[in-house]
Amino acid sequence: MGRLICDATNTMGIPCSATSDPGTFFRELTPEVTLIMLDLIMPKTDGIEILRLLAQQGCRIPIIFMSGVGKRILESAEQLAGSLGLSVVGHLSKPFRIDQLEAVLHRQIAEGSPRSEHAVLHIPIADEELRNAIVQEQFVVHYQPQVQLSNNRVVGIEALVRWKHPHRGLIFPDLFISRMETLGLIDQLGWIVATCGLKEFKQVVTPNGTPTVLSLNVSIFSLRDLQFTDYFMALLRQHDVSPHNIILEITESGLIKELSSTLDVLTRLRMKEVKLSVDDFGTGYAMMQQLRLVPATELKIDKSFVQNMHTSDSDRVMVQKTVEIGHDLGMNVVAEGVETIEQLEFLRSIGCDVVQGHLFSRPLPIDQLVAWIKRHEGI
Ligand code: G
Ligand code: G
Ligand code: MN
Repeated sequence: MGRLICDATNTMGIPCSATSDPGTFFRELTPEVTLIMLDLIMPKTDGIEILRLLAQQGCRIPIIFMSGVGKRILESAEQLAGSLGLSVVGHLSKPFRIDQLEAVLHRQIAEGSPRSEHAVLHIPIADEELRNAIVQEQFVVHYQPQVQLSNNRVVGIEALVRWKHPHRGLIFPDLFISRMETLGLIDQLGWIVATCGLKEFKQVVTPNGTPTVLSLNVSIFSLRDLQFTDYFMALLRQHDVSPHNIILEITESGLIKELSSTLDVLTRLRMKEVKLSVDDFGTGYAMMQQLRLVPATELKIDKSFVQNMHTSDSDRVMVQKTVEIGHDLGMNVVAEGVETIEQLEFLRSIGCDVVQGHLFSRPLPIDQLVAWIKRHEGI
């Protein structure tokens, strides 16, 4: 198969190399590569695993699937690739003829070079760049407001990190958080974001000094360190911020995987009165049993459910039940990714407490957020 493709591309004047070995594949994936043709079923690995690894590298190279698998599987694979941020531009069902292959390649060449804003990420991010980013603290923090549904007041802001890369521009966390976790850099990133967040948080003023809460996303890996609570409390003291004003967000999937190794740290944080939120709720499949054990004060419904509420009955039920479960367990329920008035009104009708999303504001740099809050609160 590989030979056949290489022969065809070579006659078109396009250099090509083929391999069924994942190691060789990633070694040969240089910045010059403009197209990946991926067989979903290979002897040493499967295409799905390759997709995950490509996504971890922030790959933006167009991908064409080749496979003999059925349409449903192909669609699932395309959906998975999309959700991983990869770009699948077509597929060839095996067996295919040379002229079909040529047609696909011609179309790809005709569509030309990638859009310029993506060009920089064509080159995979190297480990060294990530290490450098930490040493040189190449990060900025943006903040998204959270609004209480009962009175339309801003009750919190979520800190969301962005990497200000010296050459590639602003890079979003989906492209580097899991890499930072794998490389053991996530604790350091967490402290950089927390320090910046606590410093900038002081600029947020609300009328009558109503308390606003700062939500920080914390990797579950950082909570396996038994000293996390002490370090975190010391940082709060240093910045003169009360634990009552802090929520640590931990993803549901992380909590389920690591509950036994982090339960003591989670409990100690609660004893110090730091609030805890279960982030991306609904994507990690926690059982009631497990949820009962997590000493959280807040449930954050994942945006995928919120955004499909009006087209999918099951997603609407999921949102409604999450609000019920959260309240039954004594938690505050937050909906993220709210983009329309329709979504807002439905959430209000089922008693959701707090909303966050583009309907109010995108994540903003601190000075713009402060101005937004002033406008919103009429001060
Ligand atoms: O805006 P958005 O693309 O920023 O964020 C994407 C995801 O990245 C969020 O779901 C969030 O969980 C994660 N994230 C954002 N900032 C941080 C951070 O400071 N630390 C960790 N661990 N995750 C973050
Ligand atoms: O940590 P977490 O997954 O909860 O982070 C929230 C993520 O959701 C961030 O990536 C943020 O930029 C994104 N986000 C916030 N509001 C909206 C919205 O209204 N629509 C969409 N599509 N994304 C949003
Ligand atoms: Mn979050």
